Amino acid sequence: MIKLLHLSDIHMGSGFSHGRINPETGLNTRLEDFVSTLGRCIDRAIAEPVDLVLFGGDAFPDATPPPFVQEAFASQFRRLVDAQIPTVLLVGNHDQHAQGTGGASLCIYRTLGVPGFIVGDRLETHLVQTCNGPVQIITLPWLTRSTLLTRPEAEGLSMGEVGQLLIDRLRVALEGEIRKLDPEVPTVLLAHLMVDNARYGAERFLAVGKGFTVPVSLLARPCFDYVALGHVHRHQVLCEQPPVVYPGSIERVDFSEEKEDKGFVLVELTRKQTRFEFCPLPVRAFRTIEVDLSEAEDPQLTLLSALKPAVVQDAVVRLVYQLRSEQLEQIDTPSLHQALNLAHSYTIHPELVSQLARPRLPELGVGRSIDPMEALKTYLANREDLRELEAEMVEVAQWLLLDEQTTGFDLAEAAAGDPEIDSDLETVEDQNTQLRLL
Ligand SMILES: [Mn+2]
Repeated sequence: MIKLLHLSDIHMGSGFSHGRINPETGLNTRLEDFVSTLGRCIDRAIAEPVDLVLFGGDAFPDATPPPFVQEAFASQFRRLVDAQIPTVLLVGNHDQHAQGTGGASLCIYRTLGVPGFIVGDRLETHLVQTCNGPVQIITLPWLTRSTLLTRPEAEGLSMGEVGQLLIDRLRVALEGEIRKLDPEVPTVLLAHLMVDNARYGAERFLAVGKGFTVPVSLLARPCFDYVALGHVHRHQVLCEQPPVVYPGSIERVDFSEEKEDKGFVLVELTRKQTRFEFCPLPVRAFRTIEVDLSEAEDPQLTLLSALKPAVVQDAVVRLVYQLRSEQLEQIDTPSLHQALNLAHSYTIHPELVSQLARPRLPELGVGRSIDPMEALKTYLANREDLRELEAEMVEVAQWLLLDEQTTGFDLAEAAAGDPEIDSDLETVEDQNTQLRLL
């Protein structure tokens, strides 16, 4: 039996806006959180001790992290070198650099010849000798379309056809590795990808065109004793036999992970009878506190009573409250700040509720579907102010609907085919902490 620790999606150096500067160290407190959480994973690997550590990719938010972040990451993994625990670092999408090949931020470990460290930046099989015998590890880093397909090959194909072609290419390439395997030796597939039956958040939309989704049947093969995945931040088990597992990220990267448990996976690897266990990590809480004050008699009191110390203490807090404009004066902002002072960090988002809350048009009814043209006409009939535009709007709407039916035009597909839009999506991803990609 070979014991291994599988962790993924460290994203060290992200989420600084949820932290503050620690005056004693000069470092962002969220970096300190990520370092101590990574430290707990490494502590466990050494305490067990495990025979092998597998990292599923996405070490940093991008391929060029600042030196102090690189160093914080390296100083934790360095402990595995000292403990003589072999380690495989897989290259995720965030580790890839637009220039050159492979993961610049991780390849340094190979360049330096760090003993026992393997960097998985291509599809390749590694035979690793551990204290409890050999293991075969197939590394499958994040693949983009351009890795598997040239532009002329994709020309004239629909997105669906391109997706199928990519899967076919990957299947052939993987088959080539599988044929080289020694069937007697325990085998792990370590891959950074999206699996089609995984539960995603916003990452699914944001990854449009950046990669492709792989059917679980391609991975859940009897030749593998464990499939160690990275990319999706929510921990999940996609298949039991063999285990196909996303450990998820080790720390909450943003509020979309508010309700997710964070942790790593301990695996007892054997041919055919692998066992594994998710080990939760005590990470910093993220809490959204949402209060509707629009009907409250005493909005200030209602708001303060929602900010209980037990909820706020040491958490990254996002306070959202709705109120009417005439209630604004009843809110004493300094006392809110005082109540939130216990939080690790916080933001306050007041939202004004319009007095003329849009009444639903009774003609449209509730819970029944309606033809878009019929809905538009009903809407226009209720809008005196748009009377002059009515005819034109109906005509344009008809054109739009016709266009959609005849060409099947779809924004997501259009974006998928356009590399510039890909990079725009990447920018959106970097800037918008609500919409996080793996
Ligand atoms: Mn990823």
